[in-house]
Amino acid sequence: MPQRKPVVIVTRTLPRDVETRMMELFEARLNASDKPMTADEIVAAAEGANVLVPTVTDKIDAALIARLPDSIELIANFGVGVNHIDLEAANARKIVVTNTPGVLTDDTADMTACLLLAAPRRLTEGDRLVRSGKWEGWSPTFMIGHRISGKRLGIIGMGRIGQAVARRVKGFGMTVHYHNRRRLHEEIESELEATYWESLDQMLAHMDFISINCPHTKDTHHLLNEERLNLLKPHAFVVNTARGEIIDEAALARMLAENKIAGAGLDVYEREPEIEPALLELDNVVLAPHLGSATHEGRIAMGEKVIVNIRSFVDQHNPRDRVYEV
Ligand code: 8YV
Repeated sequence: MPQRKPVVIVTRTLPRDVETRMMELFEARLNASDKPMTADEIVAAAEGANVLVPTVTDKIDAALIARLPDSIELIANFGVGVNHIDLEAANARKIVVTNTPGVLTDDTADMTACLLLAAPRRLTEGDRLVRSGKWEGWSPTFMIGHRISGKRLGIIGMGRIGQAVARRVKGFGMTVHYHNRRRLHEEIESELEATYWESLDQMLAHMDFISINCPHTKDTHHLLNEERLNLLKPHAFVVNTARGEIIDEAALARMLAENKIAGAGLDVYEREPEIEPALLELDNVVLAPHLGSATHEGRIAMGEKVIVNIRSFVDQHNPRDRVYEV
């Protein structure tokens, strides 16, 4: 890393306070248009730069990493999920990768809670009806949904966000079940009153609600494929605030259309911003535009984490949020 201010390429427009601080500390090359950059544009901008700050909308794959100049020593991702970055390719070129864990846990868990409520209580369907001017008033049998209290929630992925979801839904009166690569420490499990299922398939077959809170990796790609979705009870709801690629979106749409699953709440999609067209036709799915961490507080905290990661790397410390593998 050079003695002068490091040159930092930021691929999207970040909150103003974050950009201001970056301009003070670094030779920051910002993207005022906020238009996602193509691979060619990233490679061209990276010429003579030291750090790349991408987001989930950038595909930092092996081909792009191979084209980065040797001056790039750090990819400081703005976001916790790093499935859009080829870690192996970065590692092979000795490029360090960091992310922003912790600061978006509560916001993402809140969004999960929003969807866990909105889908069974038909909130967005009701909103559409009111706006259409076709609402004819209250009736005892009108737009009946499902209660969440007393129901079983199965959380797939019990890391920071999964645990924050568990704490919230205890307040809603749900019982918490989970499947995770590793079983939680006994103390945390009992604090969360969470039941561990070693077998994902068995958990799926016994739940009323499923929340996906694991990272997208080779192992979790289409984890909820058609076969597994078929294990769900017909009254079950699925919520996903993690990554779209974890569910087979086309299979999910088919099963929702055939009422083989009661409903879904989605914040993430397989090919964002494209959405499986069949999903758009359905009333039993709530569709949010990847808003998990979209709070003023969250996005500023993410920016601050990026800055701290860059600073510690430049100061030749091992950045705290260094990602080795997912
Ligand atoms: C971020 C997210 O907004 O951090 C993540 O992994 O999914 C989002 O909440 C996005 O990734 C920013 O790059």
